[in-house]
Amino acid sequence: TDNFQAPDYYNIDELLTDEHKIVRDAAREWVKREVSPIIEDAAQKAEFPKSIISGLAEIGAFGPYIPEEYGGAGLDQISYGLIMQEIERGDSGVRSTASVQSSLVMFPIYKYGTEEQRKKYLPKLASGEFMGCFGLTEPDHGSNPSGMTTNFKDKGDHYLLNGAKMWISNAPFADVAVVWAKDENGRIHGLIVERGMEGFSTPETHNKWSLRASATGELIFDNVKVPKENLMPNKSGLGAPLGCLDSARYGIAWGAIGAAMDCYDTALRYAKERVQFDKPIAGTQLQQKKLAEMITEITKAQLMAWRLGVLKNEGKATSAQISMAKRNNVEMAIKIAREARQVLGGMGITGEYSIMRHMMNLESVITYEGTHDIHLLITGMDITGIPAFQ
Ligand code: TGC
Ligand code: FAD
Repeated sequence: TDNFQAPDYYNIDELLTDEHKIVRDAAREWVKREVSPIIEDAAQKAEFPKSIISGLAEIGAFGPYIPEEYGGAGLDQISYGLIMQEIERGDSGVRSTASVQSSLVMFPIYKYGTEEQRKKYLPKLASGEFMGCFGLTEPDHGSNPSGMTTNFKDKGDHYLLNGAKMWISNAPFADVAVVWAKDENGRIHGLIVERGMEGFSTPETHNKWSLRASATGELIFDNVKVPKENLMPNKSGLGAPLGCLDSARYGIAWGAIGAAMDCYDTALRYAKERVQFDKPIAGTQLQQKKLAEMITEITKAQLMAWRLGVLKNEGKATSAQISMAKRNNVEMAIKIAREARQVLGGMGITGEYSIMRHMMNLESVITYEGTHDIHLLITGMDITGIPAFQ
């Protein structure tokens, strides 16, 4: 059974509205009921549990902040963050699916797409009838997507798309792919590619030790004819995909707190029950140091995410502020997972507890959506005015 108790050391609940708490609690209950009982098995089998798609839609995880007229939940940014926190408390791979669907597929269609594209895709993505993926990364261009080589040519009544994307979450089962590719002038645009288009395939990436309950794959475009109406016309250039990443990275800053909370709660509970040398290990200074530092770091991360959410609601959060929170909170979570695993001793390496799964998942989270290093360089550029990427 899932007895998770969310830590709230600084009464952060007092900063939340009733709506935030209702949305958060509904997501929390759903994770306990629908995700916790099946997720370990899914991760062990390396299968994305498709049975949870309709539940994700019901808790508002697909397009939390997309307006209701397009099927979204019409919530604010803090509710969005809280939903991500609760889902990642269950598993980072499940949160990945929600992040991609909401911020990397629905967000660009809503922001950069035509009214026809919004009406055609958003309601079905919100309900989970359509699943989406986002293709930016390529085999030779990960941290530096501006070097991408995937390209399309204007053939009069359609575009001809060629190239390949790698490491794409949800790719193996996605119905639609938001794909970033260069036109004949080298300008980046977003295209909506649909499963079934001739020359489009999505081979699955196997043997991952991380995000095993999330399906990852490639997107291969071999002379794919893309109808002209599938180009999203309202923004081009690298800023278009990076704008989507801002929204997803913000969600991850909250999501990582969920994974950390679960590790802390599990370690605290275990330490109070586990007796060695005739007393609970929670009564030893070494284990208290671990647990006390965990709750301190979680509390700092919660405050950072909450403040960022307020700024985001006001339309004032900068990309660099989002980078700082993504970087800090994911590192916080991965460090807590590693410490919490030790608190459990040998039991910590088993699937009886969620910690090792979180720890392995977070190895992807610290790398995707901009690596730990890239986010540091974004902060460095922001405070000095000098880019140090090259
Ligand atoms: P740079 O010259 O700095 O910028 C190019 C244009 O973009 C604008 N811009 C942004 N716009 C919106 N949001 C942001 N965060 C932005 N950052 C930059 C910028 O103003 C400029 O606009 P304009 O109008 O002047 O052209 O670009 P650069 O080539 O030097 O790159 C900068 C860098 C390294 C920060 C960027 O390339 C980067 O962030 N790299 C990391 C790549 C990355 O995060 N990939 C993630 C792939 S998706 C993914 O991982 C999904 S995992 C999903 C899951 O399962 O949850
Ligand atoms: P590289 O860019 O080759 O980096 C390798 C190392 O070099 C890193 O440590 C990096 O920090 C460092 N490095 C790079 N540049 C510099 C520099 N200038 N200075 C110092 N150090 C540097 N992408 C998508 O488009 N869509 C998805 O849905 C998606 N899902 C993913 C799911 C998983 C499970 C994973 C693992 C990745 C996913 N990605 C996705 C790709 C992810 O965004 C990239 O892996 C990430 O951006 C890093 O690119 P890379 O792996 O090519 O590493």
